[in-house]
Amino acid sequence: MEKTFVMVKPDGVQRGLIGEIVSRFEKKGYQLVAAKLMTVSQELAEKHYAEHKEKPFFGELVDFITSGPVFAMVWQGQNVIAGARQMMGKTNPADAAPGTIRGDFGISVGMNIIHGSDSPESAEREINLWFGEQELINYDKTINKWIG
Ligand code: DAT
Ligand code: MG
Repeated sequence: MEKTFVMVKPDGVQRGLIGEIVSRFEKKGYQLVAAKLMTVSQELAEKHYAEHKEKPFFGELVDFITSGPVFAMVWQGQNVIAGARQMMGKTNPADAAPGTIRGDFGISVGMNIIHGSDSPESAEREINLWFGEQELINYDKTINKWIG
């Protein structure tokens, strides 16, 4: 079953949005596979955002993501990578549709509440970067036969 990496960023944690975000993913029918509240080291932040290394906002991005605790998660479900991106909304909250997480709660492109992997390759890379294999919990839910 497809898995993706999702993270409530420091602004989302500070604003008390962990529960709201977890709730939206649960209600959608996705299954939580792993979760942890953690601070992010400079090294992890730079690895996570490696694709943006040359961008002018890279320093700001790394400073932001290391500025306070984040809530890192792995979610599983049919088409969850694209589905999570749809639930998040566009990168800039100003362009994100109402009903999406960034559209409903985001303020600026720098502080846009949530991260989600953008492709199967990113999902695999990011899950392995943020979680050890033993942290991914495999369990059956009887609901799976209704949503699988
Ligand atoms: P996404 O988080 O939607 O995958 P991205 O991968 O293009 O977007 O960028 C990663 C993060 O970098 C994004 O969530 C917020 C920040 N960012 C992107 N573009 C930016 C910009 N023009 N100025 C400042 N921060 C930016
Ligand atoms: Mg991205």
